[in-house]
Amino acid sequence: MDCQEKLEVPVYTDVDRDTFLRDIYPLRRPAVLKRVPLGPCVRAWTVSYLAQKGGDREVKVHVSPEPRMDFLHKNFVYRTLPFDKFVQRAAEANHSDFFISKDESYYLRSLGEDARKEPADVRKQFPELAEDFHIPQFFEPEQFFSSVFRISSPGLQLWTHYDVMDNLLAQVTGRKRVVLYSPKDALHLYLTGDKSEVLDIDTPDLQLYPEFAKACRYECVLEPGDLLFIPALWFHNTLALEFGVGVNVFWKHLPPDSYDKKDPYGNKDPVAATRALQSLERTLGILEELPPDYQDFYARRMVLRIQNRGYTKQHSQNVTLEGVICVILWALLFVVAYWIISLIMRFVAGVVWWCLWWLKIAFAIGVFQSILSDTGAPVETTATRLVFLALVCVLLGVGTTPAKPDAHLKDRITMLERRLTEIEKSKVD
Ligand SMILES: O=C(O)CCC(=O)C(=O)O
Repeated sequence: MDCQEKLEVPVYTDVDRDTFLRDIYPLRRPAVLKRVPLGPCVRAWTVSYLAQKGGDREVKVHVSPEPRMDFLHKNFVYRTLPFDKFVQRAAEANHSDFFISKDESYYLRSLGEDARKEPADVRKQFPELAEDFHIPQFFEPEQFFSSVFRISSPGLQLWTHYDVMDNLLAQVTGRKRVVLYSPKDALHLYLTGDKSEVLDIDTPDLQLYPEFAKACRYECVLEPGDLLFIPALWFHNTLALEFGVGVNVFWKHLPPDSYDKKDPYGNKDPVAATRALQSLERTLGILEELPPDYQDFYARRMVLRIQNRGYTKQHSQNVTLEGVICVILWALLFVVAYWIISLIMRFVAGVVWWCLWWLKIAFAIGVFQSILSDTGAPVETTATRLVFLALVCVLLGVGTTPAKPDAHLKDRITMLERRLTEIEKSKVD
């Protein structure tokens, strides 16, 4: 089934640690958090302030001639610039100093001291700026993994990818559109490792990527000062609507041993997942020993096995508190509607019953009058007519009281109750 609709990411305001941990975090769904105090950075981080306070330490940045970075065809290069120069270039539309073209786009994903070994931490690499940014305390300090600067030129779009850790993306300045896809849509995203091959997510080539139409698109626009909670494994694609500075904080929500120790970026699959993927590769190698039609057949059997054993059962996912409340409300509505409709029906049936009763009386009186007013008729004929009328009246039940339509029903219920009492008595005896 195609997922045509664009789904809004839910927005929460004035969220504190307790609310986050109780109401938002357990849902394992993205959420925009507004008015969480991030510190003076939201007002202070202008281009000149960033340049002056960030200084001239060297940073490695992505430089691309097009604003949509393409990891497949590598339409970008890595270049090194002093931080202050980089910020100035990223904020301007046209450059007098450039690497590829006057209107090239810039993107910084800050790195650790030793980029291959150490995760980024803005407190270590940019201590003067980090003072202005307060990391929301939504996890235990020992769970902290990294804090990363994300600074982009206007229009810069970062490809769809997932990370293996929970993530709070703080959009400190500038507006940013973020599109997200659930991990359950992984089959529709044409993955190469942790990235989706579908780069143009707004007008995708559905001839080339027909499955992409089935992926449900969640979307939000982050304003300066907003936080976005991106649960681990949720795919995300960012588009800077303006020059902007973000800081994202990753933390380990699985037991520490689950993560790859040599992963400074927080995007290497957990150790058990890597082992499982490696053994799948070995299994696929073994399958190749079979003739093609057998390979195909056993590959399908293996898919079935994986689906049955590995997928989370759908029904247990779907039972949410909101769902239960919704079902109860519908059930109450149904009971009330049933009660109102049956009252109306009873009233209508009563009116019809009374009308019929009066009709029968009027009919009998009318016929009786016309028999008596026929003075020319012989006495025997009049007598026969009256007897006939009497018979018809008996058959129509004229003369009995206008019993209510449900009186009969009441009699039956009383009779049933009496029978039940008798049965119970006989059981006791
Ligand atoms: O904000 C961005 O540009 C990218 C953010 C991102 O990829 C992340 O927080 O993991």
